[in-house]
Amino acid sequence: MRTRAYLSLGSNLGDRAQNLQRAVTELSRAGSLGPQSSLYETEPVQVAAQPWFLNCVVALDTQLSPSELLSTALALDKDMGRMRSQAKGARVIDVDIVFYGDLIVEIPGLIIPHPAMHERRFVLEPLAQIAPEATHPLLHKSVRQLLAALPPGQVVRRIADNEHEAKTGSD
Ligand code: PH2
Ligand code: MG
Repeated sequence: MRTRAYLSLGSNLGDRAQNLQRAVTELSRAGSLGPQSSLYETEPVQVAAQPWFLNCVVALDTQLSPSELLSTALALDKDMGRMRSQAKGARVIDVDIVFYGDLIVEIPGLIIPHPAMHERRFVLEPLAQIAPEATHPLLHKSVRQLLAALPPGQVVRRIADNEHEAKTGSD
């Protein structure tokens, strides 16, 4: 049985766009990719003294269980060399499971829906771009509603889909 999961990806070290792209490519081996959001330049939250992130959200239709999917995400983080161990700090890549179908999971090391997703503009804006009607199985609100309810703050800027290519293309 395939389940649609939504994954939040973030990078704030090195070539951020390339890191996100590589992570998406690796994730495609764990199922079949669905829609992918644009990239968003985002202000760091929680640990403010670190570089700005690029974030995106991608849908993955997968036969992996939630804990297998978590293992895949952690292996990817490790392979791509998460350099610093500061919690919530700078990293080459971070992959979080936002939703796994409408399943509610609470096991050691893994909580789904991601417990902070509804407070994070860097998750909700890209998610609303590709799945505005996806419903939070505990809060019973759509992503669109969660985004509308978010207090102002947390700068998030959508990067036009051709902006990155335009920049790197001109060398
Ligand atoms: N990830 C965090 C903490 N803070 N801020 C932004 N803007 N983007 C992130 O991906 C992010 C963060 C912990 O994983
Ligand atoms: Mg994270």
